[in-house]
Amino acid sequence: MLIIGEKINTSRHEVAEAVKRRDAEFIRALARRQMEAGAHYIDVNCGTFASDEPELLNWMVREVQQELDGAPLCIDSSAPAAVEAALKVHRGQALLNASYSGEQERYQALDPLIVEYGCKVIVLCIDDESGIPAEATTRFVIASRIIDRLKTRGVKTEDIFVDPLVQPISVDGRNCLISAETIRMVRRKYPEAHAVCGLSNISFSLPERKLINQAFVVICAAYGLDAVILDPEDRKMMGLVYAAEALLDHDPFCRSYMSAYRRGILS
Ligand code: THG
Repeated sequence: MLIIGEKINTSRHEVAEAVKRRDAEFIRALARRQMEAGAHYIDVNCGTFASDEPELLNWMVREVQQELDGAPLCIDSSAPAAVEAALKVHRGQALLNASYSGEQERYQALDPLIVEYGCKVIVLCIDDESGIPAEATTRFVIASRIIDRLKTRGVKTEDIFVDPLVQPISVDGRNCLISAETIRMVRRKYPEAHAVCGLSNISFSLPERKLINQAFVVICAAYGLDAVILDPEDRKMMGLVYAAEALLDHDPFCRSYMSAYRRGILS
């Protein structure tokens, strides 16, 4: 399971405060701690700073990559101008988390950047006709169209990550299984593509959200989720992810589980 560390996000109060005072040390430490806790990518998001977002995301990318000796980042912004400002200074192959979807306005703005910079890309299962579709099959059809179009632009299937767009179970009891089935269908048709999601939406408005998020990640793993955006400093969550992968025979000889255990990142 590819772990994307979510903590550098200005929707979190302490990160917003650190960004306001341009506290590079705070941001760098948060990046380093997440890597040491087992993250493979660090997500960077300063979307709450609307007009300053390009400058701030550019700054974050430079600081975090310097701290991590050029490790690739997950650039999380729905503003194409901020995405471009970030990609200009990013070294290596970025993972673009930019609300790329089947909506014409989105892909017309982002396709040139994806091609120019050769990014990996997260795609959301939405388009202009269906909005966020209620059914997994519709999400799968939209994802298929997006993947096929990206391939004609020269993007490799292995560089595409499909996000089923997780919605809260408090809104509709089927929402976990809708995401899970979407993941299963996408990965059956495109085994080289990846499936990714964030965990927190699933538990929106419920108490003890972590319990729901933890159960959700295990279910999604069983349906083929192979990348996840989470807090890697949550060792209980990390333990569940590695245990689930071992149990599902996604981890031959439990090698990754054992190595994570030895690194002390599980609990
Ligand atoms: N899909 C994609 N990108 C995404 C999401 C997704 N980016 C944003 C989000 N969802 C994932 N990132 C975060 C970042 C921070 C928090 C949640 C999701 C967050 N954390 C709380 C905090 O730190 O206060 C609580 C976390 C905790 O309990 O530890 O708010 O779905 N493609």
